[in-house]
Amino acid sequence: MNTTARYIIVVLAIIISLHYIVSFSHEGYGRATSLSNIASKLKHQPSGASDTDITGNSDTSYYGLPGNLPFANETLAINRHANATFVILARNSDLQGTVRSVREIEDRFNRKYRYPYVFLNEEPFTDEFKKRISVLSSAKMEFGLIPKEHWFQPDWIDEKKATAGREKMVADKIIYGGSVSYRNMCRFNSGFFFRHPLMEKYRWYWRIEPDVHFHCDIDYDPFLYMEQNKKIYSFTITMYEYEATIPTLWKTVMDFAKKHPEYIAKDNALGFMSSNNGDTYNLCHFWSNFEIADMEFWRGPAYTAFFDYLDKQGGFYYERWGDAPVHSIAAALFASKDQIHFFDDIGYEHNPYIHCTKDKAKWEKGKCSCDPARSFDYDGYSCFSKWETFMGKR
Ligand SMILES: Nc1nc2c(ncn2[C@@H]2O[C@H](COP(=O)(O)OP(=O)(O)OP(=O)(O)O)[C@@H](O)[C@H]2O)c(=O)[nH]1
Ligand SMILES: [Mg+2]
Repeated sequence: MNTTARYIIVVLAIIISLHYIVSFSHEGYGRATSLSNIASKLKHQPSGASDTDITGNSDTSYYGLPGNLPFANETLAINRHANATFVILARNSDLQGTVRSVREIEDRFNRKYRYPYVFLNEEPFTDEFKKRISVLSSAKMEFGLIPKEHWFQPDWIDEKKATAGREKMVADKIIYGGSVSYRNMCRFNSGFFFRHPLMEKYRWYWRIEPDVHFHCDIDYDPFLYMEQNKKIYSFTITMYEYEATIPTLWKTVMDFAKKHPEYIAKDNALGFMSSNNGDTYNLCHFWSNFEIADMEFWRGPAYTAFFDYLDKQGGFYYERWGDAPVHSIAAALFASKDQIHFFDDIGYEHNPYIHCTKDKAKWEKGKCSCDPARSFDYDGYSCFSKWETFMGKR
C-alpha cells in the first residue's frame, strides 16, 4: 500500500469515527443522518403545496424522539400530508391535562400520521413541560412564546371601563367574568394564534386543549379531507353562547357587515345564526375548543378587517367576547355554508359535553369508547338540530 492510500484510509477512519461520536452525542444529528430517516424521507416526501418536513429532523427547536423509541419505526399510514399542525395553548400548570390530550390524539390518530405540534404560552414553557410532552410522540414538537403585544390588554383599552365591566360580570356570576387572563386568551385565540411565528409556515391547524378526549379511531386524514373538499372550518359541537358575555357583539358584527358588504359570502350560513336576516342573533356558535380549520381564512382580508374592527370596539375587555362566537360568526358570514364541516366521526369530549356519533357503522369502525346516548347533539342546549335543518339534512 502506498503512502497516499494509507493517508486516505486514515482520513476516512477519522471521519467515520467523528460521525459516530457526534451521532451519539447530538441527538438531532444522529436522527438526521440515520439510514432509516434518509430512507423514510425518500419514501414520504410531502407533495402538493406542503413544504413542511413532518419529521422535523432538521429543525433545531425539535423535541421529538430519537429513532429507537416508541412509534418511530411504525409505518406512516400515508404518503401525502397537508401543510398542517396541531396547536395547543397551555400554561405550565396545564401539563398533566396536556399530556393526556396529546396521548389520546396520538393513540387515536397521530401515531400513524405524525403531524407536528405547536405549543404556545405567554410564559416560557418549563424544561419539565417540554420533557414530559416530548416523550409522547416522535412527531416534531415546537414550544413557542407568545409575543406580549399578541397577549396582553392593549394600551388603548379604557381600564376604568374594563374594570367596571368585569365587576358587573362578577356580581352577575358570569363564568370567568372577573378574569383578565381569560379575556387575553379569548382575544389571542380570536386574532393572533395564526400569526405566531411558529404557525406561519402552516396552512391548516387542529386546535386541542388540555384535558380533552378523543373517543374514536380516526383512520383517515381530516386535514386532507378539508383540503380536498374545499372546507375552511369544522366543528363537532355547536351550542348557545351566554348572552351576558357578548351584549354588543352582534350589533358590532352587523355594523361591520353594512360597512363591508364585499366580504359577505354568497351562500353564507347567516341563516343558521339568525332567523330574521341578521336583525337578531340566536347565540348559536361552534364550540371552538375543537377546531380544524384553514388559517388562510383567518389571515385573509375579510377576517383581518373583521377582527381589527371588533378589537377596536374593545368588547374583548369591556365585555367578554369569546373566540368561539367570533370565529363562528366569521365562518358563517365570510365563507359559504358548504365550506363548514361537521366531523360526525370524530368522537370528542371537552367537559361537560361529548360528541359521539349515533351512526352505528361509524361508531363500530372507530372502535369508539363513548356512549352515543350521551352525545350532546340533540341536547336542549345544543344548536345541532338547527344546523341540520339549516343545511337541509332534517
Ligand atoms: N398560556 C395560557 N393558556 C391559557 C390561559 N388561559 C387559558 N389558556 C388555555 O386556553 C384554552 C382555553 O382555556 P380554558 O380554561 O380551557 O377555557 P374554556 O375551555 O372556556 O373553559 P373550561 O371549561 O375551564 O375548559 C386552553 O387551551 C387553556 O389551556 C392563560 O392564561 N395562559
Ligand atoms: Mg377548555
